Amino acid sequence: MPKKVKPAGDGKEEGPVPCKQDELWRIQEKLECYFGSLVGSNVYITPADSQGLPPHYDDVEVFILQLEGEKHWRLYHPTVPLAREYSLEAEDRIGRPAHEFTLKPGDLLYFPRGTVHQADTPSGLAHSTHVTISTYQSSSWGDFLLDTISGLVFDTAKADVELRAGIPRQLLLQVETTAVATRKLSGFLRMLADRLEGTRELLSADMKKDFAMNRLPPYYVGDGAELSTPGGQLPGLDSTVRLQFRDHVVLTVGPDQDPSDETREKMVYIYHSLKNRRDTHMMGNEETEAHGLRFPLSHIDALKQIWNSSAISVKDLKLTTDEEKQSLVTSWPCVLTNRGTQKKEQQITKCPRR
Ligand SMILES: O=C(O)CCC(=O)C(=O)O
Repeated sequence: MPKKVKPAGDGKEEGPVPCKQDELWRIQEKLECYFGSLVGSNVYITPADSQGLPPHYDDVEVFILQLEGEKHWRLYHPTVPLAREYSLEAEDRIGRPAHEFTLKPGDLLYFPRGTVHQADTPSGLAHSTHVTISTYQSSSWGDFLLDTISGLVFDTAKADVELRAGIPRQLLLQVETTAVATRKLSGFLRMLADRLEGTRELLSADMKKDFAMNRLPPYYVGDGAELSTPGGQLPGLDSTVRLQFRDHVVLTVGPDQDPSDETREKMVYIYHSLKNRRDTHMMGNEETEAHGLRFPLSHIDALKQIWNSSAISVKDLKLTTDEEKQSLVTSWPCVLTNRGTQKKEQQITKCPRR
C-alpha cells in the first residue's frame, strides 16, 4: 500500500498531517464514505512573497480549501492525462496557464488528477494557509483490474486444466517472449474475459481490504461509546438484525488466507473500520491490522441478505441449520445490531475498543 504522502517542499509547507483535527476527521471520513477511496490531507503554510513547490502534477484528485491569507494559483493543461504518479514539470513544457486566480479564505478549488499547478503567496499580505484534501490514489480501472485478475486466474485454474499445464521448458530464460507464449497468454485472457462476464462475485485481492484497514473510523463526538462499549444482548434465532455503519463494512471473496488451508478454498471476508485508529490514518505499515471475519462460501447468500436489507429476521437467513444462523449473527457483534424480538426494544451490541 503506497503511503499517501505529498513530498515536502523547501520547508515552507507542512504535511501530511495525521488526522488529529476533529473537523478534518469529520470531513475526510464523510468523503471516504462518498468516494469509497482513502482521503488524505496536507496543510501548506507559505510566507508572503514566496512559493513552496515548483510546477507539478499529482496522482490524486485535489480539493484545496483556503483557510488564511491569499494564494495565487496557476493551473495548466495536463501533460499526462489522469497521471498515475506525482511529478515535477519543467516551466518550458507547461505553456501558458489555462486558469489563473487568487483564492481567499473560505474559497474551495477542485482540480482533476494530472492537472499541472503551481501557487504562490502574493507579497504585501500575511502568510497563506490552505489544506489540500486528496483522494482516488491508485483507484483507476487498471488498478482494479490488477486487483481482480489474480483471483480470477486462481479460481479459473481450479476448473481448467489448461491453466494448470506447465509452461515450456526454459521459458523464463528467454530474452524475448516467444510467439507461442504470447498466443497462449492472449488465448487465456480471452477465456478469462468470457468467464468474467458470467461472474457476479468479483474477487478483490487487496483493494477492498486495504481500504477498510487504512481508512478513518466513523466520526463520533465524545468517547465513541456507540462504537465500542461492551454489553447489549447478542441476537438469537427470534431476533431481527441489521448492519450498523454499513458504509464502514466491506464484503469480499478471496482464497483462504489461513496458511494451514493448503487448498486455499474460497472464503467470504468481512472487513470493517470501526476499530481503526485515526492518528495513524493512511500511515499504516505491515503491522496495521485488518479487523474482519472469515466465513465459508456457503454463507455468502445469508451475508448478502444482511447486507442488502435494512433489517432481517435471523430465522429468514439463507443457511441450512439454525446453529449456522445463530453462529453467523453472534460472530460479528461490532457491526450487527440486534434489533431485538418484536416485543423487545432495540439493543445495540457493542465491541471493545483498543
Ligand atoms: O502551495 C503550494 O506551493 C502548492 C500546493 C499544492 O501543490 C497543493 O496543495 O496541491
